Amino acid sequence: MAAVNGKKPRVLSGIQPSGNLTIGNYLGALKQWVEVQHDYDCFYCVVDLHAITTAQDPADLRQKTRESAAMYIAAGLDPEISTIFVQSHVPAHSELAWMLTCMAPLGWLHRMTQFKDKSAKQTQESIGAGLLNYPSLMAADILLYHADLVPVGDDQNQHLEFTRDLAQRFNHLYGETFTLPSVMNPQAGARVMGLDNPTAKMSKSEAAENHAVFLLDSLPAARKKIMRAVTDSHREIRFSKERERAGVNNLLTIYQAITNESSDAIEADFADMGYGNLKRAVADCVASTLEPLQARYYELMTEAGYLDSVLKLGREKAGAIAEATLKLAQERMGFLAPS
Ligand code: ATP
Ligand code: LTN
Repeated sequence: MAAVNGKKPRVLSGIQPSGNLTIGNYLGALKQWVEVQHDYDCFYCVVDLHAITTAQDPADLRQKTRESAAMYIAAGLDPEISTIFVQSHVPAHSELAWMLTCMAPLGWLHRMTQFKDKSAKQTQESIGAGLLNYPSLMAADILLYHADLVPVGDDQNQHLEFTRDLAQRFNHLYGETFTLPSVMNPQAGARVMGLDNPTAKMSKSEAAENHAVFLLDSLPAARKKIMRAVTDSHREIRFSKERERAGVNNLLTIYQAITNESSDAIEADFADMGYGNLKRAVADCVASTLEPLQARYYELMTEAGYLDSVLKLGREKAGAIAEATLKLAQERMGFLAPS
């Protein structure tokens, strides 16, 4: 997407501080965020209001929110270029989310795969209404900034469709107000699968020991998890959509997302090798991604004042834009302006 009238198109995305970030979050989201930051006007938030759609311990949530922001910077976001902020610091997110919740058809919300998956893990009595309304809050995040592009893993594509549909509905009912955003998925790594179960998406809130490589795993621990990854009883190393070959496909995908090599070149490189060689190669490239990231992360966490100043500036920049959009939407919906 090219700049229009010298203005860069806008990007917005977020990650929930609901646990420790994984290589799935990195390859599906963060890595793209870093790559596009010079070409777009980027806003990246730590979506704490989304995290509370499942139960969170208060002290933990506060800590994870700081850690996530530090991880954004450690992964390569430059706070002088990208606006980094905490979702709950900008109240307009909650306010627009309520307005959109009132317009979101229940049928659309019930069709969301993420809601179906997450609600299936809980009893009807313990599921908060926020889990169902989650996509309206995500729509508010995006629409407040008139974002043109939203870089996410492909599990979020359905929420993006929902956002577009809801924006269209609002524009139709109340007049042209919101920009319709497009989704941006990485070419490789849009869906990293669990190492212990390559038919399920790798997720930061999955408890199983060998499921995910976390960005802060020690390098030996990360290696060990990759060496133990579930594969199959074939010997051939090639990309495949077959369910039985999902484990090898996942390792190749991780390798490709990090090295940016073509599928043909990768298959040729591994043509005469065994699964052990493939795992070692994946472990090497994951370790060389994690090492510098961890060094920057631990350095940042010792500079408490710096992180606070980044989040304060982010809140001011994001807040000004979000407030203006909220005001416009309130006017369009018919709220009496305070005198
Ligand atoms: P949770 O387990 O708490 O639901 P999650 O690990 O699925 O969290 P989110 O915070 O929901 O992570 O996602 C943040 C971003 O990371 C989104 O853009 C999402 O698409 C991306 N992402 C998450 N997991 C993966 C994955 N396994 N592969 C690729 N992208 C992913
Ligand atoms: N729903 C997303 C997180 C998220 C998000 C956003 C992503 C919340 N608000 C706005 C992009 C844009 C998820 O990954 N679960």
